[in-house]
Order: sequence, then C-alpha cells, then structure tokens
Amino acid sequence: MFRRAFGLVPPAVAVASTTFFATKIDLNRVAFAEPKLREFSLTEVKESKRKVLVIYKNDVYDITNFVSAHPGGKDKIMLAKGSYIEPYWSYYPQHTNNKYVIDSVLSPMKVGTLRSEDRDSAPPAPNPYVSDPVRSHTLRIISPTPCNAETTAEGLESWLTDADDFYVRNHGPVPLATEKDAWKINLFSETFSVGDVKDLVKNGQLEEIEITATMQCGGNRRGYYRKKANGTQWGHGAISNAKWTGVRVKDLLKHLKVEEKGNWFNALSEDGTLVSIPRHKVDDEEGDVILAYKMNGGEIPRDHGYPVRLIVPGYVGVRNVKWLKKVWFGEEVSSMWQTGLAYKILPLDVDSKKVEKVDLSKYKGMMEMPVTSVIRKAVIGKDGILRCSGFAWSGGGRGIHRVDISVDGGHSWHCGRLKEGADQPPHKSWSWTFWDAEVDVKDVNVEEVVVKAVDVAGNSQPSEGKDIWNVRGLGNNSWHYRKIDREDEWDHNPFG
Ligand SMILES: Nc1nc2c(c(=O)[nH]1)N[C@H]1C(S)=C(S)[C@@H](COP(=O)(O)O)O[C@H]1N2
Ligand SMILES: [Mo]
Repeated sequence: MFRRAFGLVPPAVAVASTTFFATKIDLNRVAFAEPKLREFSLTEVKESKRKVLVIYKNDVYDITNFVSAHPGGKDKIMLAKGSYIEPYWSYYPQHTNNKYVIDSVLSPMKVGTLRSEDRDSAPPAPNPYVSDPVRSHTLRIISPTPCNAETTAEGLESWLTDADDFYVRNHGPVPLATEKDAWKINLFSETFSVGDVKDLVKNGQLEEIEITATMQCGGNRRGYYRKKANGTQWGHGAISNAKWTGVRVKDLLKHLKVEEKGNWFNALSEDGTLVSIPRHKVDDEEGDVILAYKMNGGEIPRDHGYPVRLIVPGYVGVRNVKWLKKVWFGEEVSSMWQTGLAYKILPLDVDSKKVEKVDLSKYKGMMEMPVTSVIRKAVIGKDGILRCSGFAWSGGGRGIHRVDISVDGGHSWHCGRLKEGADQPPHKSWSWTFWDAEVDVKDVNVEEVVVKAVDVAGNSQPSEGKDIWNVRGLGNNSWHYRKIDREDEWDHNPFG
C-alpha cells in the first residue's frame, strides 16, 4: 500500500547501503554552495528552477553540486527535488542515523531555514517497511529495517535449511510482487513473465533443474574480527543451504538465441541491487547459474526473492540477486556498488582513514568464497569423550577434503568424519559438508576446541582473523573456536 503510494521512491535509494557509506564520498570534488543562510518559503523551495533545493528538518539545503556525486545515482536524489528528503531516507534508515551523512555531506550544503509559517509541514514519512513479511522467531534479528537476520544454532543443525530458518540479508524493503506469475523480467532485451518461463518448462522447451547450494554472505563472521569492521556484526549464521528449482541461464541463452557480447553478466533487481558476474560462470556447462522460482520445493518466500531470483552457486551471497527484473551482458562491471568498496577485500593496512585514498580499481570484487568451517556443538560426555559437530564449506564448488579438530589450540590435530554432503562431486560441491568428531579427553583439561577445514584444492583456513582483516570485514574464514559444554553440568540444570 505504502509502496504503491510512494511508487516512485525506489528501492535504489535503499541500495545506498552500508557499502555505500563505507565508501566515503570524495567531498573535495563537490563544490559546496557558499552557505548564505536565509529564510525560504515552501513554494520557493518547490519551484526553484536554477537550484536543486531540498528540505530536511525545516532546514533548506542546496544540493545542486552534489547531485552527480550521489552514490545512489542522480535519478534517485532528484526525486527529492523541491521537497522533503525524510520520506526517501526512510527507505534506508541508515541515512537518517548516519553522522557522516548528516554532518559531513548534508550540513555544508545548508542555505537556510523554512519561514516560520511553513515549518513542520512535512507529510508524515511513510514506513516503507510496513509491508515486510513477518519473520520466523527462529531467526536472530540483527537489524529489522532493512532486515538482517541470521540462522541460529537450531537452524544450522539441519543439512537443508528450512526456508523459515534461512538467513535474511536485505538492503531495503521487500518488494510486494503482487503480480505473482505475471511478474515481468527482461531477459537479454526480451520481456517475459515468470509464468512464460514456467510455460517453456511445461512445454518441454526448457529443462527444469534443481540445485542444492549453500549461500553465505560475504560478511558472515564479521563480528568475530577483534578489530571491528563496519557493517552488520554477523556471527556465523549468515549461511544456509537450500534446494532451488528453475532454469539454467545457459539454456535460456540458447533458447533465445542470444547474441549479446560482453564478458560480464549483469542482473538487476526490483530493489535496485545490481551485480555483475564473469560471463564464464554463466557459460560453463557446470556453472549451474539458474533463474530460480522455487525454494525447497515450494514458492520462494518474499524475503528470499519471490517470485524469481538468480542463483549463482559457489559465489558470495550478494551475487544471488532476489526479485530479479533484468539480465543482460556488458563489457564492463556495470554496478557502481561493485566497482566501489563493496565486496572488495582490501589489504590489511587499509583502515577506514586510508581507504579514501585507495585506488579501488586495482582490486577485484569478491566472487567465489574461501573455505570455512564452524563448530556447532562441543560436549564432553561423562565417559570423558569430547563429541563435536559442525559444517564446512568452500566457494567455487570445491568439495571438503578434510576437517581437523584440535583441543590444544592447534598444536596437534584430530581428523573429523565427513557426513552429509561429503558425497557431492568434488568440483561441484555447492552445498556444505557436515562433520563430526570424537576426541578422548579423559586425561586432559580442555575448555575449548578449534576447527579448520581443507578443501579439495588444498586450501585451508588462516589461524587468526588478524591475518585477513579488511576494512569491510569480509571473508572471515579464520579457525573457529568454541567453548566446550560438559554433560555432567547439564545434569544439574533444573530445567533438564
Ligand atoms: N535484490 C536483492 N538481492 C540480494 C540482496 C538484496 O538486498 N537485494 N542481498 C544480497 C546479499 S548481500 C545476500 S548475502 C543474499 C542473501 O539472501 P537471503 O536473504 O535469501 O539469505 O542476497 C543477495 N541478493
Ligand atoms: Mo551479503
């Protein structure tokens, strides 16, 4: 309802996300207006032709010279021309609460105040999140608007994650998608509905395939870095595994006789999220890039991309575009979020101060993810045996070769047993592998256990986060430590 009423306020305002504020705007390149403060009437602000004026909290700002520097794009910021910016900012509350945005970006552009009779005339800001779906209580909500919620210990126990337990990472409000099967997607310049794609499958013109894949946010385990990195402070639950049903992009290309050139495959969402992935991933017979319209055999829940999303198995979470609207090929990475700081792992010495001087074009955006592992449970039984279990996963479809457990901080290692997921093809292990291990600890005093995994390419994990820290807090795959529980302590628990 609200979304329709404010149909012009686009989601891409929302995409102006954490990633964008992490990329500081080069304010030296923006010539600010000389701040000559005076009073403005509302009509004057509305009708100003020469200058782009906006209102924020009864103050008037001349943003004329900032428009082209707006990280969310010129079109988006121009929607607020002559009016209040609050409704637009409500799409992404981090604007409103961001000291940098208010003090460093907005304040220098202040040119005056609304005259007294026009003050406090702002329309009530809509809450663009009112139509967000209700989330399962089994998720750990880190931020509600936009929703960032991680899968909890219980959810991580199941090899196939229930759609309800699957972590949620949204950059803005969830599109309503009331069109259902009539939802339009532009596929290489031709317009299709989701229903049309399903019909191609029904008529046998396109093969329907199922891919079971683990998805992990690039920021999973960011909160484990000792040195704090900006962004959602994820624990280890921004990872889940689901079965996706749909059609291969590769098959679509053939069916549509697409002749588009370009080394980058681009995907755009209803919420403005735009990503580029290397073309070879799509062309690869075994790349398994699909347009998915089912999750775990049912409709994709709204939080996870209803009615259609891109699945790029083995790649960092963000490339799996939800609420898909358009795909095409291009010669360049088309997304400014991707050419910028977002999803780039910068050198260790680049902190939030130095980052402004870094030539970002020198660094590539994250695609495949590094091998990682997590201990879900570690309990010493009354028999003196430590039993622990968890998961391990590597990007690029690289299967898990081995999991190692240590009870002496990594001086010596015990080999774990690979369980569900261990039988995936080694070059196409899109899903995680579960493991467990038993270690006799009768004669040792242990409080903590640590795990590392090795993938089929022989890659393993760094022992400490400090050796891989990066300003965006991405790709934390350092050894995972866990405190050990004791069974006999549980006996004394009055709750059983
Ligand atoms: N359209 C759109 N696609 C998106 C996002 C988004 O905010 N909008 N978030 C991305 C990120 S950062 C991740 S980690 C995954 C999360 O998918 P999930 O919410 O289904 O777990 O979706 C990706 N695709
Ligand atoms: Mo993510």
